[in-house]
Amino acid sequence: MTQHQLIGAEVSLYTGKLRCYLKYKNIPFEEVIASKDVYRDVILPRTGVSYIPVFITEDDVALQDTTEIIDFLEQRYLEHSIYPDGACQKLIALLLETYGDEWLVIPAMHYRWNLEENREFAITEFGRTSAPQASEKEQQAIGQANSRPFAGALPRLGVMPENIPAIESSYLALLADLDKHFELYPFLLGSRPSIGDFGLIGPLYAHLYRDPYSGRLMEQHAPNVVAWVKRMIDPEPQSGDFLPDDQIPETLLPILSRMFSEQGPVLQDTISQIANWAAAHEEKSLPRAIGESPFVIEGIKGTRLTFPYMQWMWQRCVDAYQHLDESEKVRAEQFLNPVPEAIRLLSTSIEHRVSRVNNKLTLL
Ligand SMILES: N[C@@H](CCC(=O)N[C@@H](CS)C(=O)NCC(=O)O)C(=O)O
Repeated sequence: MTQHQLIGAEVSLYTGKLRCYLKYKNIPFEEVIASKDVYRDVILPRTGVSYIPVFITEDDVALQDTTEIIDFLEQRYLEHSIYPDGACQKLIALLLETYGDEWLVIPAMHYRWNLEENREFAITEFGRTSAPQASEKEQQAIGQANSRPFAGALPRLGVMPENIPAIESSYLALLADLDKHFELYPFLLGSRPSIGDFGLIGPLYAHLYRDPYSGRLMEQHAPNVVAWVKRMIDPEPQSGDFLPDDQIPETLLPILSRMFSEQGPVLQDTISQIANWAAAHEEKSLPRAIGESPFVIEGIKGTRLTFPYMQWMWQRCVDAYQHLDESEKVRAEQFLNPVPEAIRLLSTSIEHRVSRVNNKLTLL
């Protein structure tokens, strides 16, 4: 093989995250559609799981998980790292990656599958992706069948009829906060995208910008977010810098505050559920979900499955926080002072760490 391959789909949240990264870093790649045949012949046998995107390196290493792929490539392509040198900026970027990857899936999936116009668009797209050669009619039937598990995942993610108005109002408030930020800065931490930008672009591109109803909503409410999405999907490769002196824009505070009020309790609960699980099971490998976690969005209670993977993402944040030296810690804590829950959670040690082995989560 001579070229890297990105196996994924235009409709896929995490494929968008990786595609934007590859383009920014100017890493040449060929995009391969994750059709049914590609799942059978490549994705499943090479990764042991059925997630996209999958990245096959030019020397034929098959990788899954955008965070691991990005970290792998960051070791090979050192120019214009997307991890800031500034320790406080790096911490904030990792927090926002965790928010984009693991929490904003809620509005993304709600708008895609509960809004008729988006749903029809997504079904057609699912059909085209799975069977590019089939007739339109066949693609429609395939799209219907293949999208069922995704649409059916809404309650497991915490999207219920009772909290839909809360999810929508929280999302619109988030858009307003992001819009204020992107009016002032091209990316989260200056004129270079960080891992935080790549975390956010996942949900904010494929679902919340590209799906037609959602795209109009974003255009109406947040033109500066639209401009950022366009910078992310069509970047000027390897350009820009992070703000000097490890500065963090104050405009990120309301976004972090929303993250911790909604996702914070679930992070906390995930950590304690994993500890309980470890105490009760000999088996080291973890299932995809291990229980249920309550959460609150805009004052409305919801419940979702507890995904141990979220702790794996969170461990990266805790590690970044624990590696801060004394003066960096003081600065991080000063900045995060209006979000005390962030400091509290970052200082809480994780009883049972998890790791990824052969694309599956395992207790350490
Ligand atoms: N954390 C993984 C998530 C990958 C993922 O969930 N991908 C979705 C498509 S965007 C998928 O394949 N879902 C299949 C499933 O949930 O079973 C990553 O960053 O790559």
